[in-house]
Amino acid sequence: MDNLSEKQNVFLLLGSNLGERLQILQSACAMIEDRVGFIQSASSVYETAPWGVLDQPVFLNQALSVSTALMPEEVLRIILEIEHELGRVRYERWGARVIDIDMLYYGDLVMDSARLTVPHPRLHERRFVLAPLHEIAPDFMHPLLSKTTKQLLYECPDPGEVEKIS
Ligand code: A4P
Ligand code: MG
Repeated sequence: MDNLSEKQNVFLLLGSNLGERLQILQSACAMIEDRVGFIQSASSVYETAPWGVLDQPVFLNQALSVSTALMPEEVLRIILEIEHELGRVRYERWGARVIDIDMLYYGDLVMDSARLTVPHPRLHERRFVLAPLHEIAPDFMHPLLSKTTKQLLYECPDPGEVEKIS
């Protein structure tokens, strides 16, 4: 396993719109803390209108800031593994899922490989990402767009409803 001597801050977004959504988010958090690193902050859970494929159940979303000694590819491998263990089946792109874990940022890293793109290429277009992220990292600067979460949220045209539930 690749380990960095210095820890990096990775921001993750959890999403679920099938099954026992809250319980699934809690299980994902426990597995992330166990395998990726210490969860420094977790946003509230938000209920959010579906984005992309509109005809599907509402989502729960939550943003996490995790301190990790792992390389980005390793974090990706583990989040895919956790999705798999929690019973994620891919039906369609942007469609309903038991659990989805996206890597929003890995520190200030900018990378675009066949398997991994960070920052997540669509994060700034999505209120369901920006609202929870704003709660834990309002001043974090997007390394490509050079805007804070606060600015991105303010400028985001996405009309999707988001409601804090816990
Ligand atoms: N991948 C590349 N970069 C990343 C990254 N930064 N984080 C690759 C995570 N994965 C990354 O992802 C496909 C592949 O992308 C992964 O295997 C990985 O190698 P996926 O999660 O299987 O595909 P997907 O989720 O169906 O498509 P996509 O485009 O990733 O969708 P999103 O962006 O995950 O959106 N509406 C609400 N309200 N809330 C939601 O959470 N989620 C989605 C899914 C749609 N609508 C939603 C929500
Ligand atoms: Mg995804």
